[in-house]
Amino acid sequence: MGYNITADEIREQFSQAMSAMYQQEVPQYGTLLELVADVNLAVLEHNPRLHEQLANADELARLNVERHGAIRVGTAEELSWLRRMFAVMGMYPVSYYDLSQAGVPVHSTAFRPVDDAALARNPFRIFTSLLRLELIENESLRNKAAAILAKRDIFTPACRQLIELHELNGGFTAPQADAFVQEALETFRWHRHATVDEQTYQALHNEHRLIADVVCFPGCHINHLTPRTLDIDRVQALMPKYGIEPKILIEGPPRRDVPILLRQTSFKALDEPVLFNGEHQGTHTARFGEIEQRGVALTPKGRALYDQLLAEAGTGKDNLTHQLHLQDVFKAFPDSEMLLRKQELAWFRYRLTPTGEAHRQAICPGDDPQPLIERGWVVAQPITYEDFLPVSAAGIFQSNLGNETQARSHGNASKAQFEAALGCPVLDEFTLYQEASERSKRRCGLL
Ligand code: OOG
Ligand code: NI
Repeated sequence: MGYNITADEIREQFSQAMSAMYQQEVPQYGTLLELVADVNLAVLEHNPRLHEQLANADELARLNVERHGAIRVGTAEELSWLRRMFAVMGMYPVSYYDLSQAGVPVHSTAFRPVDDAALARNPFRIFTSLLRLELIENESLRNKAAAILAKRDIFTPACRQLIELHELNGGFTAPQADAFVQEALETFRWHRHATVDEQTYQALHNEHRLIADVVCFPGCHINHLTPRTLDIDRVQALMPKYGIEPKILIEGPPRRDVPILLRQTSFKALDEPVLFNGEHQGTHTARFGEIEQRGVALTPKGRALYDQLLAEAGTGKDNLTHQLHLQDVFKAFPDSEMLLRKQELAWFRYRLTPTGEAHRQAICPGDDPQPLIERGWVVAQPITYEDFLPVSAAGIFQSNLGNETQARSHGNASKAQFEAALGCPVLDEFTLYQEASERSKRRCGLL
């Protein structure tokens, strides 16, 4: 049997199927995709240098594919099955995010590809949150939620069988891969029919809107998808013209010459009709669209500086003032590739130029790349940040939760508990970037 379909192919097929499904379910998301594609095209037309840089870094081909989606699950068992499902697509849990700090009763990871080739092919990732029932103070409500969750099965039987088959054989045939993508999609589909009566929905909703979203439906519906934009400020400004209401603030760092980490904004979640007991009409507000603009990944030192400046800047009431204020505070963050490298604030990937290749024998392990870059032997490309930012994620969550900010168990991070539910440790993002940088140095003979 030819188990010849790669994880990259399955992930690509899955992300395309998910995008098609979501555009059907949330038509405004299709409009957002058009807006982002228009803006990306205009940016490339006006900026031939950026166009060339992206082409050289193999970024053009993957520009218009979705970058991430997000889901929320209710139990450890659901989470560990998702880990197995995503492994089939070459997606592994990276980083632990504690959202309880921001008043959101979940903790999270992101399932994503980790090696260079897989990321270049299709970087699709899923931000996955696990509800923390233990943070519901009302005991009878907590028990009720647990009982409702215990009864549901968010996977089709065929989906479970295919996952087990893949684990057994280490691969899929083409028809198996097709079937798997169709079955996996069912887990993330929106269901208009709530699994509870309206009273239960309201009780859970009153505790926290997110709890109702996780507990009251038969699956873990995809709650947003996110394309990548080359100019987030422009898309944010144009959204109203396209009939889309953006959240107030763009999250993350300010606009810079060398973009760092991740900037994000979203449109407000829609009120969607739901049925309680198969007939009674209500609405549920959970699903939205988001855009992201990614920059270079930061070293632990760079990240510490980012966290410090972000805390110093605080939040604002309107985006324009906030962005100007952020730009002011972030003057303390060097804004050239050379300074970011010299001060070891960001990660870079090194490549030999043809001239460098010709002088390979003159390059020694441990050499400083900077003079070689100046001599034209080596080029350094920023390594794109592939992960998420907890403060930004909290901002995205909250803009869709009616901006409620009730703090819930400050600093109640429980990575160990999350990993126990997941069934394995999460990977460390800094180690992954460091390894990517070192691999590239080794290829150049610099290490
Ligand atoms: C996830 C919010 C976080 C991001 O891009 O930071 C997120 C959620 O609302 O479930 O997707
Ligand atoms: Ni997101």
